[in-house]
Amino acid sequence: MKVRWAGIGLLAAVITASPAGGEEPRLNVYNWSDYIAPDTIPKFEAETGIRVTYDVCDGNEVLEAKLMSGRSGYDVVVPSASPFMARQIAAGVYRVLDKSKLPGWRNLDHHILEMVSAADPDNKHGSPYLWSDTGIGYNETQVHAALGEGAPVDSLALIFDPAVAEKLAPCGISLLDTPQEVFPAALGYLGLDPKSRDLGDLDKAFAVLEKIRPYIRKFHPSQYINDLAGGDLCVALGYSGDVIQARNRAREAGNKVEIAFRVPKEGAMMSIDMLGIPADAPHPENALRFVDYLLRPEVIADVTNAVWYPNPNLPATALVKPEIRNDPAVYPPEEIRRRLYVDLPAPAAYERARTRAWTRLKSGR
Ligand code: SPD
Repeated sequence: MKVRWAGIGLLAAVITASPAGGEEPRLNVYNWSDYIAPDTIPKFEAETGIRVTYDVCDGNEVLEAKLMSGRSGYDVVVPSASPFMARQIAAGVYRVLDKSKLPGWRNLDHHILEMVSAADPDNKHGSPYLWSDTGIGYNETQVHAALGEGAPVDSLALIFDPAVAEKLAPCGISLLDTPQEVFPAALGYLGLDPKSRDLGDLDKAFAVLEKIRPYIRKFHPSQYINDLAGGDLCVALGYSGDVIQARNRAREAGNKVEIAFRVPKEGAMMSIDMLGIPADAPHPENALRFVDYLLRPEVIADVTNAVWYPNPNLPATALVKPEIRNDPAVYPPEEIRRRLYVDLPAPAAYERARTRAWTRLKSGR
């Protein structure tokens, strides 16, 4: 999907602003859907005179395929730090960020920078943008109607226990469309290390998934936002901010659908999404201007205020609306953070086995 933003102030800005580095005033951005404020791009265009082509995708795998084949045409992309950006860096996909052009870098939380340095040593290639955890989104009324008041809403049993999944199937369960999220969650449900690279553990996770496969209505990276909000789905394994957006959409619609998000007691994957500039970006100077723009506290706070994903910009925190800053589903408190784990790059043989298992699972063969 392509979205072309044409801010009202753009024409005036084109006349008054000079493009950086003699580049044509263009910028091609590839981001996840529902992952920016409605006015972020128009305001950037109005201020800089740079015209932005903004495409959206919903998966690290899709982005990776574009990047690895070269000549993606993008100037700024948004991979998750680990394992995706880590292996893309190893493949030489990104430019080193010129920090002298990123004065806003000083705003970044050192704790987050340290975390992503495991994927991007010395923080050379990526600027952390927003982060999330992967948990359970559910429709309170429907789940309690199907399972009673004792429903295990804070447990991955809500999805991976076949007896539970069977009862929820009529109101609808959806899974993220990626083995990189679903297998670790199934391993966690089994009490195994979600980062296990043991092929025997992979088989055990597959056995769990195979049993619940008949009860899964959809594998999709983002459709669950509207489906949950509309009452068309009762449980989703999804990203924190997306589930909260579903909750908000339902409230705005006034349709009496109440959506909640839980970080499962068995643990949840934490992902930090990064801004990276591909090595063959056609407009790398404009890309740096955009990255620095997103490092401004007021700009990234507006993004968080729109999409309900936490950002790693320390001075921005005070500018985030209190109801978001204080929402434990958005900024999890310490006792919940202790349950979060970060995925790591896997050996190629394990990746191949997991991809094969995933294909088998989805096709039901
Ligand atoms: N709608 C935006 C979703 C972005 C979620 N981040 C991706 C994390 C992948 N592990």
